[in-house]
Amino acid sequence: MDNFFLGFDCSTQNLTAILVDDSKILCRKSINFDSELPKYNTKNGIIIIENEKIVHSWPLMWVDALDLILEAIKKESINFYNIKAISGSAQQHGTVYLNDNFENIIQNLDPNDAISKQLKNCFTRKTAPIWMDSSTTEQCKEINTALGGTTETIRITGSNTFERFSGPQIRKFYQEEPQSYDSTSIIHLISSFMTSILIGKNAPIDHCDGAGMNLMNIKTKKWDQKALDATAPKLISKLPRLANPYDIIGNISNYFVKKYNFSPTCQIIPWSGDNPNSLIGTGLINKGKVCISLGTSDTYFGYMKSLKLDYNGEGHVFAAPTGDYMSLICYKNGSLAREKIKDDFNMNWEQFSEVLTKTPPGNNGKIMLPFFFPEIVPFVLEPKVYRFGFNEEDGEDNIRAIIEAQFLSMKLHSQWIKEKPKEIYATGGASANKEVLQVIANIFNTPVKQFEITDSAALGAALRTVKSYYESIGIKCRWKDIVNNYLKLQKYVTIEPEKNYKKIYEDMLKIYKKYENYVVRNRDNPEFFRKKFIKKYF
Ligand code: XUL
Repeated sequence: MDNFFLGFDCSTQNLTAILVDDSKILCRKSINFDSELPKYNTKNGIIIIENEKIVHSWPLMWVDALDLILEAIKKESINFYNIKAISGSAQQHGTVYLNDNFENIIQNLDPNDAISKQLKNCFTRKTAPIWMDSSTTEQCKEINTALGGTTETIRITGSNTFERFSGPQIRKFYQEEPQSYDSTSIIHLISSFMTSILIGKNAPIDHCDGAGMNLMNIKTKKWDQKALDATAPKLISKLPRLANPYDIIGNISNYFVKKYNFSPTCQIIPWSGDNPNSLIGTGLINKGKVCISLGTSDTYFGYMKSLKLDYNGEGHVFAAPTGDYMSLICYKNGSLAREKIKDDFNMNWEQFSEVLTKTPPGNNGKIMLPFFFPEIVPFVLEPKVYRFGFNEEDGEDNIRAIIEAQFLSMKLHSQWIKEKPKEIYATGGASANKEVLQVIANIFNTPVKQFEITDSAALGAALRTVKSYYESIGIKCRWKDIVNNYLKLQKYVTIEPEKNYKKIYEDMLKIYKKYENYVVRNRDNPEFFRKKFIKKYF
């Protein structure tokens, strides 16, 4: 009998599923929240409440998408009974607030009715704040102070407090809606919420996603009492337990067995965050390579054998699915910012790419700071787009400027990771765009690998289940063999850096840094240096 393994990715805009067998990808499906679940009225999968700082989404929409995607896979005549194990990936940090009906309801779901309908009365907060939310600055300060300042906060939790992290979000809910907080019996991450639905009981939070909460001790991988106390009262009683990302936590619930003909022995492995899953999905299981993920968020991450923290406080250290660690920086102005520029000039992606091929690296000294939304690195709360040497009207200037800005910033703010990568793996939707990847290769002066499959988070989730399943039946498997086995079949191209642009981007990075200091930290206007740069190169 065939062995199949299923990995999901509940990202900001879509739910994607990848089904693999022992060596290859069998099927890929995706449900777009905006277009396929219009009743939730989301734009890019999100709802903006009051202003761009408060960004939420609908847990019930994710659950509806789960039923839709399983129906779509079923139509491909896939025998669900062959699926040995399931895991998943979710946008990180978002929190789901549930009352004490939840567990009883998911234990006894009726296969003849939609899950979302049965869950209707389980929420103490109808919507879930997600990673794009920037509304908890006060709570970040309070938690940071209670933990003894920035260095201590980073030492304990692996990151400084960040607006989107779950701890500050939970504190805000407790402060603003104390009664609803009191009636909350469990607070899930999006990953553990989705795992709970599949397993039919409250599922644990895995160490990788747990690290993005400001609540887990990054060394011991246990809930940290000091951090819990700094966040909200009685929090320990409202959090699921923590688990290894490779634990088998039980079997799929009866609902899925009856409705889709899954085997009752199909194993469930905890869902994790999208970035940790992508670490596996791109094969980053040793040092020397990094990944740039171009999704709704842009992230830069790499594998870390031992714990090395960023005491400047811009980066994060999360646990990795291998049991080790990973470094990460994250940008809110990723795909949506690129899309905004594309749409402002009524272009499609081909036209956008064409502009990148015909405009000069260095953009004739035109520089943008693209804070269309609040930004994480550098920390910017009030969205505003700054343009130096050009204006809003010129499409070509704006297109090259936003792409150069995004990756100059990434180069600048990833320097704490210290290691110069020998190769960059690109993933996420926008990694299909070769011209964008050429700019990355040039700015980092490093080869960039572009893969045929851009869904590394869903693939990573599927590969995690392969390891857990085979080890559960006594077959030892190494990460190396698993990732190589699947990735060797994937087509890729390598985009080499163009050596003649090395110097120009080194100089431009210095100027970009000065502009960031000027705008964000009120330092001197660096116009003089920009003019000198123009004189030297153009
Ligand atoms: C990572 C982060 C984002 C989300 C989006 O820290 O906030 O990458 O996981 O999917």
